[in-house]
Order: sequence, then C-alpha cells, then structure tokens
Amino acid sequence: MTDSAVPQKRFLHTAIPGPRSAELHKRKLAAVSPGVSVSLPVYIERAGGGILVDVDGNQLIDFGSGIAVTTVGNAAPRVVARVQQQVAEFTHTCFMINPYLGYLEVCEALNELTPGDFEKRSALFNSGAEAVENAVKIARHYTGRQAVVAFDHAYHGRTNLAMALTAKNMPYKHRFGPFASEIYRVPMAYPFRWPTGPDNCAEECFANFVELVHAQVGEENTAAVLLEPIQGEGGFIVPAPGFVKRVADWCAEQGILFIADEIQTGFCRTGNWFACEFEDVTPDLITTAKGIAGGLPLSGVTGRAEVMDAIHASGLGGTYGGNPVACAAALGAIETMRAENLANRARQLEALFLPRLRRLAEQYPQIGDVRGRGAMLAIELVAGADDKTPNAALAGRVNAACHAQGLVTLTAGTYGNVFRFLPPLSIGDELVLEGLDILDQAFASAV
Ligand code: PLZ
Repeated sequence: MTDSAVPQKRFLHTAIPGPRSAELHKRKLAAVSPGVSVSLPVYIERAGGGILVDVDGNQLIDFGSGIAVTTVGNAAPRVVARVQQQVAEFTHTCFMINPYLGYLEVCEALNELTPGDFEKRSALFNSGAEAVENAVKIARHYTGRQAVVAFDHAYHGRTNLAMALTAKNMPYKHRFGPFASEIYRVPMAYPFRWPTGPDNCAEECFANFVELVHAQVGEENTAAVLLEPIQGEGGFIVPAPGFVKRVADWCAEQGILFIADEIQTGFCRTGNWFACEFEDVTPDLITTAKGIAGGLPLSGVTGRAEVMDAIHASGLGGTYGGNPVACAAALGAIETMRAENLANRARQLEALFLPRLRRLAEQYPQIGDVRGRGAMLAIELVAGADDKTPNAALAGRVNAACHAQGLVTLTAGTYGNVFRFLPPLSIGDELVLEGLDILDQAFASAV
C-alpha cells in the first residue's frame, strides 16, 4: 500500500514508553510549558506508511495521523521530493512582497477541487484557526453583517475568535476569556443523542435552528453559519442526513454565507475530496488545512469569486501565509492523492474498519454508536445498553491499553467518551487488521 522506507511492521522491544522516551520526557517537563501536554509520551524519530518509529526503536501502528494531517502518509515520497527541491531553491519571500508559482498552483488546485462549479478564489494561511478567522473576516466584510452562528460540539481552533467559535470549555476555553463577540451557538443534529430519536433529528434540529437564528440573532444581522460537515474534536458527529443541506439552502435564501470548516474532513479523509460532497452541499466559503500539505503548516480559505473579490487590497495576508515550502508540500500531497486515488483508499479503509467496529459493538453494550465516513470513524462509549451516560473512563482505559501495545489511538468528544480512528491513507490492510485485533484485546482487558 505504501512505498515508505520504514518497514511496515509493528515491533515492540521495550515497554511503551521506552527508556529513551522516558528520558526525553523528563527534559520536556523541564523545558516545555505544561499547557502543551502530550497524550502518549513516545518520542518519534521516523515515520511512514502506517508506522511510527520511536527513539527506542519500537515501531507503532498509527491510527491518528497526527490528528488527520498525514493523510498521504508521513514523509510521503512526492512531498519529500518537492519540499527538498523547494527548500534548496528559496525558503521565503513573503507572497505579499514577491510572489511565486507554488502559491498560485495551490490556489488553483483548491479552486478546482472544492465543491462548486463556479469561479472561485483562494487565500493561504498557516493554521486551521487562522483560516477560520479569515473566513469570518471575509464573510463579515462581504455581507456587512456581524453575527456568526456556530454549533454545539464545534471545534474551530485556539485563537481568540476561533476559541469563541469552539464549543467546549475544558481544556480549550477555560479561563482564557473574554471571547470575541457576536458568536451565537445552536444545537447540532446529533442523531445518537437527539432527544426524540435519530429519525426526527434533521427535521427538528433544523426547525430549532431557524427559530433560534430568527428570534435571537436576526437573519439580517447574520453574516455566516459555520459548520463542520462531520464534527471532529466534538466527537466525529455525522449530522443527521439532510440537515446540512437544509441549513445551507436556508442560508442562501437569507443572504447568509454558509462556511464549511473542512479542516479535518477535507482532502480525501472521508472518501471524497471534501465531506460536503456527501451532503450535496456547495459552501460559499470553505476552510482547509491539516491533510492539505502532508504535515507542513498550511491552510486555505476558498470561496465564490464575488465574495473573495469584495475584500480590499491588503485586507488579507500575513508574513508566512502560503510559505513556498508548505506550498511545495501541498502540491506533493495533492499529486499523491490524485495518483493513488486516496479518496477511494479512504472508502476501502471504511470497509475494513466498519464491520469490525460493528462486531465489537455487538459484543460490548458500552459501545453505543459506531459512526463516521471513510477513514474518519469513531465509536461512542456509554454506560450500557439502556444508559447513554458518557463513559470517558472506559475510553481512557481502552486508549491506554492500545498505547501499551504500540497502537497510537486518539479519543475525542465533548464528554471525552469517543474513540476515533484516523489512519493515514498510506497504511496497509495488514496493519489495520492488526490494529483492530489490538483494539479487541484492549476492550477485553478494559471493560
Ligand atoms: N477546525 C474542524 O479540526 C484542528 C486540534 C488539536 P489548527 N483540530 C485539531 C488541538 O487540540 O489543538 C481544527 C479542526 C477544525 C479548525 C481546527 C484548527 O486547526 O491548525 O489546529 O489551528
């Protein structure tokens, strides 16, 4: 599945973490702010395909992709080749001073690949949070309105405006206020936890949304509705079918811009170039980052030409936005996605994971829900068959048991009770199946 130089085998020859990792972690505790914490203190030296190699020589299976970033794999050959060439040619000019081709090519690719058969423009930034901030700036400027509507369980980043748009207090917002104003929050169409059941979810949640925006914000005051087509950090919540489309169509009727945050879902992760395609939705603005550049920091805002063209000269920018090395990485990543049809690979991974996750859910009543798309899948852990109380303790125990066996897994969710799977699309089937065996054993030991 991969042409990585790293042997595609799990291999443990010390405890996890091993002694060299433990030593480095002591230095981390002395040197790095504890605000930046580490969930698995295993220090990495090399990585590729579906394997992370640590400083003790252990080889771990990667089910996290550095939070959905190394979609094309770590050190993917086309990314490495283009980055090496670019870094030797020039590293920075500042696009706003002296432009260069790579930036144009990334914007052209974004304009072509994002949903919507109309003229588009893009602008490049450094991080997901920065893309979200700029999408909001653009929407406010274009509409002349200020309010932005975001959803329960949303995650949009850690800068001040992005934090305001993010739903969860701990750890993201706690004692970091005051937050940016003119942000309004509405319920998410969360099928598993919808009070009257999943069948009513889209309809009732949409009615609720319209009523809240009308009564509490005012359509004519609302610049944008911002939504992750599958919520990421909030717990891999796939909105009830039809909900996203109804919201987007209603926004269009009201002159409100619909912004899709595809920072986690974009670039083949869910089995399409973008997750909005599953919903038959065409956003006015779309934010991208993470998988776009194979691990280098790059993000983008792409939107309708008339919206993007409304911004005055120099209204958008930044010293590093669209750095040439990051653009070279993005071009290598996009080339890899096309050449290896990685959207299809994400669908294959879904077909490999889902039956096993469903079988596990039949075995353990603590698995309340199995959901997701492509290589963005999750199980939600609860108290039991008739009790949906979130079970974060079990998620923590399963996570620890996976880590001890050299499987890098991540949790998520507003209640910390969602176990998520985000493998690189360069992982081979054998490693996936081995990882799923480890997950089985982790449940057997942790329940
Ligand atoms: N929007 C949908 O998933 C980043 C956060 C990790 P940045 N998600 C991972 C953490 O705990 O900080 C994310 C996202 C969506 C925006 C962002 C923000 O992207 O590149 O982390 O700023």
